[in-house]
Amino acid sequence: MQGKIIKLLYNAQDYVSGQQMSDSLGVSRQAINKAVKSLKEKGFKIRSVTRKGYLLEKFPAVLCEEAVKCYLNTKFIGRNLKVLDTVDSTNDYLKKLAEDGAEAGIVVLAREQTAGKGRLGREWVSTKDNGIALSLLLRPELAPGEISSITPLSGLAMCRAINDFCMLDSRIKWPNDIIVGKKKLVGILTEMAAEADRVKYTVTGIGINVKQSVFPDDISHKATSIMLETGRHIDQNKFVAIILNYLEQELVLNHYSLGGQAAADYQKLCATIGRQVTFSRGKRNISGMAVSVNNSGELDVMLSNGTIATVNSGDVTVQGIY
Ligand code: BT5
Repeated sequence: MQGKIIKLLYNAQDYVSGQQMSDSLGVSRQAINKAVKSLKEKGFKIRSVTRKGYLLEKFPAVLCEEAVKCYLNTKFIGRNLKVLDTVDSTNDYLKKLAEDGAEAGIVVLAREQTAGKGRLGREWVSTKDNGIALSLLLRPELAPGEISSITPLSGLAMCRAINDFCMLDSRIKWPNDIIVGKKKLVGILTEMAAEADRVKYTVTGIGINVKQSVFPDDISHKATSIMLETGRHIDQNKFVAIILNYLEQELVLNHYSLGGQAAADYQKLCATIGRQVTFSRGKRNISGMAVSVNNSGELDVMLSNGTIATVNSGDVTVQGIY
């Protein structure tokens, strides 16, 4: 009901009387009063004036379910959405929900993670209200070998959301970082549970630096935030809704596959292509020129002898970035 009240007030852009609200929502005036009180506690600024009713003046500055939903245009991603104050890792939390049968499209957000994860057991730093930690559950009808496009398509969606909403020129550092200039703004981690020939679910976790003005010493040379890049505060709830809109567009409309226009757009936004890269094969480090990303999301690297090596995982060092 709180979500419906916010939507009503948001769409009206004017005072709405308690009677009008109780009529259109089919609940008592007392129930409306109570819900408005809870919404105020969540950070919505709602003015109440006798004989005029309620006016929505401001959305909360922090992540809030009702606020995100107010801006959301998706069909299924984020329709079921949960905002946690604090959690160890949104990916781990969502994987538990997935094991209990949660439906595809559910999104978990957290204002703070105490054990945010990167790839290969690395840490993702996310302090309270400074960033957005978001995890999305999908149940694509794919074989385990076919999910490799989910991270690149999510990266494409993130770039579009950031460039549109924050007016930045963000790029993708293959395979899972979004960078601005030479610094990392976003990290993506896709995890999967599968049987031999069928994916049970995937959880894609996205960590976005929003408000940080300083980072811990060990990452300060390579991390940046929207605040540092633009000098502005953004409406985090609106931003999340835009991200979810783009995620649905890129993942669902492209059938979880990096082909056609999505592949072409990815190449254009990929900062790794055209640069000298180094990757590991067994115990050897190999260098070459990154030339393209193929339809499975793998990086094609031209070696000095003219042959192409296909790199599908592990770490790639890109000259000139970090
Ligand atoms: C990633 O791993 O970049 C994936 C990060 C995914 C985080 C999201 S948050 C929501 C969801 N829940 C989780 O628990 N995780 C996901 P990787 O490519 O391995 O990069 C990790 C490295 O990035 C670290 O070793 C640091 O060097 C650096 N790093 C850590 N925190 C950072 C931050 N806030 N900003 C920029 N760089 C950071």
